Amino acid sequence: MVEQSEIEQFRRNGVVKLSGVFDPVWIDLLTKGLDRHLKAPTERARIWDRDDHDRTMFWDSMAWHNVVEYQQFVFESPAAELAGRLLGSSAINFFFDAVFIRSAGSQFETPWHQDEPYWSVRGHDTCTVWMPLVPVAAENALAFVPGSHLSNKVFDQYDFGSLNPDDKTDVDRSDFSAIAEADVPDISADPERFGVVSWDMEPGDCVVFNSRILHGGSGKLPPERGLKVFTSKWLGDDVDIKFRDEGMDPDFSQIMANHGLASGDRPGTDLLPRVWSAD
Ligand SMILES: O=C(O)CCC(=O)C(=O)O
Repeated sequence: MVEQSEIEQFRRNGVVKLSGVFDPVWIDLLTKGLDRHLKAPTERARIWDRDDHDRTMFWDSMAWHNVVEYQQFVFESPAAELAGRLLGSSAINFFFDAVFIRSAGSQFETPWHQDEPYWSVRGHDTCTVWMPLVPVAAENALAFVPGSHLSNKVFDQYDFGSLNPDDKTDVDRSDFSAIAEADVPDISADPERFGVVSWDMEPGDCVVFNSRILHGGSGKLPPERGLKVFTSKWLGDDVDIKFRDEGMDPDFSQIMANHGLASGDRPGTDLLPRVWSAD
């Protein structure tokens, strides 16, 4: 399923591109699921960017409870095993899905950021499977600073709650600087200095990245190109629940507490189901 060299690359760099690992059947299923999802987004959904030409960037998360196609992907696709093999974990729990949908020509660039320090879980054994459902060129795809997942530094998080042109209420907004140890450097100004990587990708390809890696920069689409991305987030051996006083993004603490999960618990219940184990 994954070569030893790809596992080593993932551990060293914090990111690896895997080509053709998802059959067209999974891409068709997720595309169908996305159509269903966009007709009935969750209460977390919102537009992150809307420009003068009404080009948009739409985001939503944890929609899988209402989208049967996403459920099938979570439980039956190769994603959980990919995560398990790359993380070297004995078992894998599903965390959540998130979609990033740019209309044709959207110039919105995802701000550089890390994920795990702002999640309602803590651990190094976490990853995202980032899958474009349409072709994307390297200059428009999500980009990464290789090795940054190993620095142990928490960078000052961009406040994604400020991405809210429609002024939707109740979006996650937090003062993350309370825990930040460093400002995010201006990576886009000098990508070569940071060794930034990204790849041309076709539907069926994915990048898997450790959730502590610095990533961002995707977007700036040519006028005729949109971008539909489905991501799934996975939790391995060293992860436990952590409700952070400084806030979380996305903030699932309430829904997790409703399922009986508390800080220090291992992921579990039907909210964060165990999907794969090495045995
Ligand atoms: O696709 C994007 O533009 C952003 C993806 C991302 O930041 C993530 O999956 O954590």
